[in-house]
Amino acid sequence: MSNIALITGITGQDGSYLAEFLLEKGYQVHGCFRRSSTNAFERIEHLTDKIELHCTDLLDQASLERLIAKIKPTEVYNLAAQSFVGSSWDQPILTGEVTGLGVTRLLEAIRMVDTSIRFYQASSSEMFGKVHETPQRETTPFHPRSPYGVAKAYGHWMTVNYRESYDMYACGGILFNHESPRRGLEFVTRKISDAVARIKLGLATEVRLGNLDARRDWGFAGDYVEAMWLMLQQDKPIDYVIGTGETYRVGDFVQIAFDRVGLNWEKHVVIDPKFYRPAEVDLLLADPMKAQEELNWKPKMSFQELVETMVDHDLQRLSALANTSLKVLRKSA
Ligand code: NAP
Ligand code: F7E
Repeated sequence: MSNIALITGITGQDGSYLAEFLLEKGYQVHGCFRRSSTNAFERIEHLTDKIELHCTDLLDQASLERLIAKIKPTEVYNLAAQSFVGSSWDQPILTGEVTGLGVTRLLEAIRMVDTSIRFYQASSSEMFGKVHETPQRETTPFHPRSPYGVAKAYGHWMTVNYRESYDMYACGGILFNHESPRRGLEFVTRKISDAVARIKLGLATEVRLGNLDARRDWGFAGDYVEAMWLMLQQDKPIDYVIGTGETYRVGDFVQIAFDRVGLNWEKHVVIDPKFYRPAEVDLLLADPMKAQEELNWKPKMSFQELVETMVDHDLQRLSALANTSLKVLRKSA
């Protein structure tokens, strides 16, 4: 029997890398998109003839149940979420509905159709929040610091609960921050790489940022989707922490990004209180030993490589855009 995967959030950063990864493995890949999608299909444009897309929403229970009954997936990856921590204070109820209750809707849909379907939940290091120990591991207690973190903790525990209540193969990957050239522009890493490229090309002079002292364990998204898949290929469903085991300041990311294009960051970065959060997560650092030992998973891309890859990508993308606009302007002159 061929493997059939359903990916919610396929239009997002991780969804696009996971779809590529599963296609390579020979899976039949289905993905969910929202009719009101913000990014449309720009991250999966190159895959649309290889995957099947279905219009559904984590807010709509019936649409999920119908879809699962129709395509009969062997694995479901729940990557859909209101995933931006900053917005979760502006929209705490929507965040709870999508990022929290959305998990239960999907688990219920699976339970109604076929409890042998394997389920991956995109849990998050944001659940550790005001950390109780460093580094953070699978046994570290949760203390979320945002409506997003609280919603993820709820979704994580519902996943554990369905595993324990109904004997379902359901597990949560507690993933630390992972980035790429496909990262949304609102997240700090991509905001920086995009701004650095704009400044280098003379399209902007400054970038406004918040807390440069926050520390994160940043990896490359392309490496992390392999860990999601590995978690669903084991004998037993187990939750794992996935990260690099290294932590850096937002300021370190800034420094490497500006260095890459030969500019002095201090001349271009403006600290703006608007980007400070009501409650901050000061320090995240993963202990990924369990995943390394039991899944044989290791991140491949270093922090320096990640920053440079993102800056190079934005430089190339914006140069191409600027050249196209210049050509159009010259033609119409
Ligand atoms: P992302 O790029 O923001 O993608 C989020 C996806 O969720 C998008 O496809 C979005 O669709 C979809 N979505 C939003 N609301 C929805 C709804 N009501 N119904 C159905 N789909 C909806 O996020 P990502 O970085 O790929 O992250 C993937 C998952 O991992 C998320 O659950 C995130 O919270 C979690 N996570 C991420 C990280 C990280 O560092 N990246 C770390 C830990 C956990 P549209 O295109 O329509 O907006
Ligand atoms: O912020 C600081 C900010 O928005 C990182 C999501 O994928 O990872 C992500 O959540 C840090 C924070 O990501 C700006 O205060 C400073 O300390 O890039 P971020 P996040 O909040 O860590 C986790 C694991 C997830 O699960 C989430 O889905 O950077 N910061 N200045 C800023 N952040 C932003 N966005 N913008 C700034 O100007």
